[in-house]
Amino acid sequence: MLAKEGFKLGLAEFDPEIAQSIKNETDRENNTLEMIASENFVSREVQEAQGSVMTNKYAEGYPGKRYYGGCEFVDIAENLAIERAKKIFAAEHVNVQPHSGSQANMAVFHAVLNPGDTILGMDLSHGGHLTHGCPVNFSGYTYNVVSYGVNKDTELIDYNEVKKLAKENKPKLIIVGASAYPRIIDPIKFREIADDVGAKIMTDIAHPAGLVATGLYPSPIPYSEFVTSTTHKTLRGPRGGMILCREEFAKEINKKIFPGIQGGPLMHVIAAKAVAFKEALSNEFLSYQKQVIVNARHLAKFLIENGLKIVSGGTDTHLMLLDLRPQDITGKDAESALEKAGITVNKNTIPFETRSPFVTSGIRIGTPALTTRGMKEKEMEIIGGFIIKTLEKISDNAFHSETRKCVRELCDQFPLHSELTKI
Ligand code: DSN
Repeated sequence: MLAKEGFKLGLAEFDPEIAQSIKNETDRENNTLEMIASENFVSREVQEAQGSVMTNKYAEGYPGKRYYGGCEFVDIAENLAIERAKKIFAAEHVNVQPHSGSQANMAVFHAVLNPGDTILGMDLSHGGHLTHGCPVNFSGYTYNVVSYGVNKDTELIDYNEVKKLAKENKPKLIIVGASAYPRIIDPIKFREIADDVGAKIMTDIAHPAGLVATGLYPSPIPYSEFVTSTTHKTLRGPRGGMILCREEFAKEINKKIFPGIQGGPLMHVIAAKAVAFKEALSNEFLSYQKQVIVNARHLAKFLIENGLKIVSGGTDTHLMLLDLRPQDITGKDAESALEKAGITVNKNTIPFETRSPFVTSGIRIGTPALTTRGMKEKEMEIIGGFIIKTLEKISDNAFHSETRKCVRELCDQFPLHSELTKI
């Protein structure tokens, strides 16, 4: 009955506390600069699909083979999502049901590995991801993890070290991909290493998926047995995951997602994934992704010219990592000061980190969300100036309040939720 009352009254009247928290989040998104590299703003159409009645439907199984009746329309949505993703990435098989990137990775692990098997993945503090073998994650405590990292001088992946580790440890699965590595990862070099030791490859493109979709980043599809991704970062879809793989693994991957680790798929999210994939096939999406990279490079150059140290000396992608050791500022303090100034980033470990993950010596920043707002090189310089001054006056709260007003003025020129249209 309550839910029915809720429908009648509308959210603001039925649950004013939640309505207010949503309004506040809308205002926060509108009035601050979102520079978390893994975040983005979806289109109204994606949001509309995600907020649709498909949230009501149970559809355990796959299109045409469900364990519930009444799935004819959700089947259409899932089939469209699959077909579009196949087209975008030239993939033989796609599973769009993973609720998240972590679950996509877990399903691949379950398809390939037994507990105790050896995996080789990138160290979290060098840019890897929790699910690539971090000790506190299932990937770390279920499997025997060997980690590779970046070279201390170049701060680039050391392919010779990866090769050496692979030869010494004979991993069953090599995990390629990262969440805080700003450079292109060479899929061919990893394939050669894997072939040398008879390993399979899972490439996690959660971060560069939008760049891969538009050909601006080398596709790992021809060189990996499995490719996993989230759909909400550069790809600018709803929060969720997916797995792309060769046809020979299709059955096993589907089985590991359902019934292996998930029950009913989130059909409203899958419908929204389909909409996002339709957007990703457009020319506007290509222009958007190009601008994401142009903005990131421009910002990195500006920050370097103004005395900041960027890990590996720049970026090829949508993100960069600031090493704040020369300024003797922790990532925690930088994140906090920037937040006061209206700029949202996350503290991040840097390669060969000596501080705890709660403190860190760096921050990670990205351009996907700002680019969705329509910001370009000119704005990157303005924002770069805000970042530099905020870090210079790290403890000056009055200064941060003044910066916040300037941030607000800039945001007003790029209104978000009122203006955000299809692309
Ligand atoms: N994917 C992460 C990030 O890059 O923020 C968190 O899992």
